[in-house]
Amino acid sequence: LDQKVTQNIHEKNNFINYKKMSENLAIVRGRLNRPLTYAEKILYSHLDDPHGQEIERGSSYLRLRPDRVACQDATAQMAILQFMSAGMPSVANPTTVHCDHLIEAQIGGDKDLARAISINKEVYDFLATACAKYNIGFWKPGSGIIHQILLENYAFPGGLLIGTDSHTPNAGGLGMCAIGVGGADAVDVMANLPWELKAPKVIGVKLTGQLSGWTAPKDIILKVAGILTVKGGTGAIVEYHGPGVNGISCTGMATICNMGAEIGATTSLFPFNDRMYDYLAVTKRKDIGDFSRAYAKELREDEGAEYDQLIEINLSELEPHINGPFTPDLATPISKFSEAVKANGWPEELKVGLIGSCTNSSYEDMSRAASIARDALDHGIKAKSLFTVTPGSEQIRATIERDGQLATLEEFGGMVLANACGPCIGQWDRKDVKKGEANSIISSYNRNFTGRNDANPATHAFVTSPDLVVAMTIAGSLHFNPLTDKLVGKDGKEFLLKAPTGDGLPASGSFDPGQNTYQAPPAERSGVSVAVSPTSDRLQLLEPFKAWDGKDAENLPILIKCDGKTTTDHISMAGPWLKYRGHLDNISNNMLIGAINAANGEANKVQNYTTGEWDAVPATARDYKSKNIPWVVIGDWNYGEGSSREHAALEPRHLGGLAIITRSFARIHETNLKKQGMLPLTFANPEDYDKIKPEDKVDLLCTELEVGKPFTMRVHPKDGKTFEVKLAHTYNAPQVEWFKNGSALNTMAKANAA
Ligand code: MIC
Ligand code: SF4
Repeated sequence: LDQKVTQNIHEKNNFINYKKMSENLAIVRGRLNRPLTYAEKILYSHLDDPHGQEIERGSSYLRLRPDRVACQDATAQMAILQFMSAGMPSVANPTTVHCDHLIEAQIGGDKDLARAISINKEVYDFLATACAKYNIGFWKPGSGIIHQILLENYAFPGGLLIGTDSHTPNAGGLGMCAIGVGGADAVDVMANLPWELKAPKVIGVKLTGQLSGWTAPKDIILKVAGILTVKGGTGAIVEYHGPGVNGISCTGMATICNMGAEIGATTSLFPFNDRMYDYLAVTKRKDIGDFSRAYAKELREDEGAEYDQLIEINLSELEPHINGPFTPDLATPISKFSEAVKANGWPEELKVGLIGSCTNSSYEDMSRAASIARDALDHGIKAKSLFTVTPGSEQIRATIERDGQLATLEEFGGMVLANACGPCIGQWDRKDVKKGEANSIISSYNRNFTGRNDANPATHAFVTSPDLVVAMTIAGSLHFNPLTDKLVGKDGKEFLLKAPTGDGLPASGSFDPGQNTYQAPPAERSGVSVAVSPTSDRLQLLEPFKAWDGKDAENLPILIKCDGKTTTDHISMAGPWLKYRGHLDNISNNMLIGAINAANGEANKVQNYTTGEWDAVPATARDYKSKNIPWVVIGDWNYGEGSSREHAALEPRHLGGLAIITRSFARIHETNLKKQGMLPLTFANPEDYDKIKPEDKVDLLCTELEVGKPFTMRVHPKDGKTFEVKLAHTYNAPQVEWFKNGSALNTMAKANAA
């Protein structure tokens, strides 16, 4: 373990430290004296203080030292703006930035990319220069989606990565513990502070049997999502193990880990195995594969390791699944899907099929998709629905161009989009249906919240494997089941599609890197200057938030009582709003505009109690702010589900909110709120949600905020007697300081000044 193996081929001085990791682990083993899960091994081997750290799964806060940080362009802007206010000359830990979210799909790859580069010039210039100045590796637009680039270049078994994107867990496909966080968490690690995480519980998923036919790795996570639901993974790492693991490709494992974000899991992980070795070898990292083999005993669970919950899936019996619409956990096996379409009245015609995204754009995915397309073409037919292909990276695009899959998908009718997020994040200039028109689309993506892809709330979006997307696109109907239903070829004869086949990795043994899209930080960086124009509508330097006034807050209005699902897409929409991710005041104009008001069942219409007028949510909040009236939001279960975007926490803070009070929170969002000085509180008794009326006023006894103690809220109903409800919270002692100082950043500044 004494060898010097670099973490990747881009950075000459960053090494994999298995020696230190094994030493830390030995210390923790001596203390715990029990078999460990793989997730625990990675976390404990990255402890800041392996001797002293309190370790209780589900309760202690672990202080960790991640190996790397990664940011994508839509979240990096805020992260870097915050890092700049910390006043350091360069990042203290290896960091990369990836340009992928800001590219809109309109007419196809090259032209869309060129347009994006010109529209977003100011932001790309800001990111490129900031990366050069602060010693951050910069992946230019066109390079691909962050998670694909991380898997191809940076992920390694046993490592710990944090990334400002909720699908960072994708790197679990290479055995890395990769966790999605908000920008302020990333700033901690960039600034060399330990990073804090509530010690996760560990859910084991034991895989037996073997995938075959139409069943793909994606179906494993679609099934798990159906079992655990969108909040079932909260506070837990999902750890796959068992004999079924070895039959899944490395990129297939990444797909499974990626979509673990949809069940709220902290991350998902696979143990190091030969499939990972193969992938490392073909992506020019055989040395890492060999090094991992030397450390392999610690790159998996110990015998007898205990899980907080155990799920077993027999892959030989697993059916292909389709999940949705509107939520990723509504799982239906293909054999029951046609019935479900009828029973629920989902639009039967399939308008668009979309493959690719960070979830499913590997070489294997594209090869299998192309094999189905080829089968159809051989029978003289093509896609009946519109069909788009998003390669996950420039390397994938160039390789499938070289090896022929791309040509097949185009011949089949596919429009090849830029190597970027595109329609997955609403960067889609969709023209085939009008807004408000009910219709169905199916993708190989991970998320399908209302309005996410095309901003049309009437679009029914389903997620599934790329295989099923292609098959259903041929039929153009949601009723089609490729396992049993025949198609009619050009010759008038019926035929059954062949089950997909395709190489997991290029047969030639190497990828085509395509165009070089990486900018390494220069050796001499002191001369680089980073410009933010004061008149820009896209970038704005941050002002520190005000510290807490030390008092209880009285008579606060409820800006909105949200009814039902309130994801980060409802709180801070993406699509066109991505434009303002570097400008807090401008992006605040989208605050909560997608959330449903319990008072009237409508989105973006709340009553301003000072005027009696019904107005948009952000406008009402601005009016309260101008009158110095802090306000609260009441929310339902799993509030803040989905994205890591910290704008969903910064916006309410910026517009004068004090607390978000819900039945429960999604992990990343809860931390983001704390970091920005907002109070995330939960009803100690979830039924109390029903007792609160949108027009009530509340007092928050902030002076009661103390670790492990509930907090009192006095409710003043419009007509009726005042009553109290108890609120719970998860603050620890250092986090209480964030609230008192106004934010985590203020706390850091205070410590630096001292
Ligand atoms: C997403 O899939 O929702 C995003 C866009 O990648 C987000 C990040 C963002 O909002 O910038 C995520 O998953 O964290
Ligand atoms: Fe991009 Fe979609 Fe992946 Fe998020 S889920 S990183 S938007 S491709």
